[in-house]
Amino acid sequence: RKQSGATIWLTGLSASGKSTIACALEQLLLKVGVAAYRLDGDNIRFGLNKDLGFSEKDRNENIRRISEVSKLFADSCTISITSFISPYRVDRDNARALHRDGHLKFIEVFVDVPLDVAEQRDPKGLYKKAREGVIKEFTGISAPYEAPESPEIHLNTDKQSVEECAQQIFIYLKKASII
Ligand code: GGZ
Repeated sequence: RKQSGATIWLTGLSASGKSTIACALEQLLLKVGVAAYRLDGDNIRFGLNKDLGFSEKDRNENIRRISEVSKLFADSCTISITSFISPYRVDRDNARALHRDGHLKFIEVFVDVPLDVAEQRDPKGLYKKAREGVIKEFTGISAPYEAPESPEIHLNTDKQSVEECAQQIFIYLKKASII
């Protein structure tokens, strides 16, 4: 099966649903025989980037390295799905530029959710800890999140189900002849 690679770049707050959507999308792709691979905190922040924390500088470096790695996967004709908060517009724009330089497709997906909804979900109790000041520089509470201005895809996870979100990306990839 001939396939071109691409990076699907999910960005959004903690508890917005990035990782869950990435998993669902990966399943949809694998089911139809498209090579897909997910990059997320579990395989990056505990490995390649275990020397990095959550200061602005460390997040910049986190995203820079992930951009380079994702580009390599895309270059190997894989659909690379990244799920990181990636709160700074400049970092996401750099990731996009890097892909453009390599003539590789880059699809930015805004996994949008109102902060109060993410905070109510709080699956790991991190928002609570951030409010209490136990966790410093927490995105949305004590560190910024710069929403994308013109993402290729805009999802609203307070209104759409995980399956709907994954399907929306899948259909985009089909229409753009990426898969
Ligand atoms: C934001 C934090 C923080 C701080 C730990 N701010 O919901 P999670 O737990 O599983 O996902 C979050 C993850 C964010 O890592 P990223 O690599 O995606 O961030 S960035 O793109 O900004 O570099 C959260 C947890 O790590 N976490 N401390 N201070 N999220």
